[in-house]
Amino acid sequence: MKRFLIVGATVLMLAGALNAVPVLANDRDPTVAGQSLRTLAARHNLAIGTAVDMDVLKDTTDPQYRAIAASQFSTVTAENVMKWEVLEPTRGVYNWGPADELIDFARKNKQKVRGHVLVWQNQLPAWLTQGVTDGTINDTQLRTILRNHITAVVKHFKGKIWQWDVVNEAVSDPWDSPSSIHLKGFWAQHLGPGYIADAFRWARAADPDALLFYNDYNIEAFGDRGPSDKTWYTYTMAKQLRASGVPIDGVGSQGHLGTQYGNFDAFQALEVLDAFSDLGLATAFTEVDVRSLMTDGVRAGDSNEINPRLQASAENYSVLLQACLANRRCLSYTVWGFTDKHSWVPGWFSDPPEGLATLYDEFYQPKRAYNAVKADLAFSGPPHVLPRVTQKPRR
Ligand code: 9MR
Repeated sequence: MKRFLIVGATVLMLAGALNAVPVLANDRDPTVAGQSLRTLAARHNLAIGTAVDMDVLKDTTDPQYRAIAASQFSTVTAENVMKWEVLEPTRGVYNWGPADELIDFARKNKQKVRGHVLVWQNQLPAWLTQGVTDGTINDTQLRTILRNHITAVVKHFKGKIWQWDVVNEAVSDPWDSPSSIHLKGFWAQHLGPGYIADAFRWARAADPDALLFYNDYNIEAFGDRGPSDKTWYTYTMAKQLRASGVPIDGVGSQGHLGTQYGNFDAFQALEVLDAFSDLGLATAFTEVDVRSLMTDGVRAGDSNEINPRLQASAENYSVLLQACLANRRCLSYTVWGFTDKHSWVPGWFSDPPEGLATLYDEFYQPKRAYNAVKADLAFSGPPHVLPRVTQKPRR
């Protein structure tokens, strides 16, 4: 009788223990393939994001866009509605509506928001560029206008933005003239190089709690660290900003890639993230997409042409995500749109045509890249992938 009771109790205890940890053939959760990207990313305390096109988000005839944006992602970026030309189309008249709607969407779906963008040479309102051209706005006035813009925008969204892209795409490319990398564009021309430090200081004064980022493209891997190496130039610039006490908290690497290029591997991408985080900075991939040439064969539906491109695209998404997972200060991995139905790529690269850049096809079917990202999130962990280190805003 006693033995019977002991055996019975042991069976019950075992059953209890096994209940807590479900008995699985491979000690894995068999539902993993059906979980969302955001659920899987949360294991690493990593945010997974997308740029959001507000016109599409509001389009009731296209409900899948909204559903996927809400269910798969834990952070969102305004693709266009936080840019200066949208926020202040007429001098002194702010149009907060579309951006506020995105903030509202994010709040409802428990998503963080990346603010994009405070200082950039593109998508500036005509009143500003024309005023500078016709001389009604001089450089001293321009500096005040920039300061007021940053202050007004950051204050409006105070407490609602996790990371701000404070300065975007300030650094030239090797194909620019001169080919040695330099600060390019409207703001550097008119205000000199000091505008970058100023912008971070003004943003910090307006919101002490947002993380402040420098953001750029083609900085995913180091080159020869010479005068034409944009990644090296950007790293050196970030180092100098840190050394001068500028309140910069992170560097965003956009991650606009193409399968027709040589590209790089996860170790090369990680080397750059580690270099930035060794400066005490957070990192993020902020605009990932991997486009392909739309050859005649691709457009005709020839699988011999399509398959290698879809596979190469998936591989490149994976390279960036693996690097991000391995760098504990890489806080977020954001894709620049998630469906080929609504991607900036075909509109921008038309001669020759490019496309196929996102995680889902035009019919919202997940592509190989989607499952590559999912597998990276699911099948990674210690010792080389550890949870994120929280970044504190620098004063
Ligand atoms: O995706 C954006 C597209 O809808 C706009 O027409 C374009 C205008 O410049 O900007 C695109 O987003 C860019 C982002 O703001 C900064 N990095 C490059 C992105 C792709 O061009």
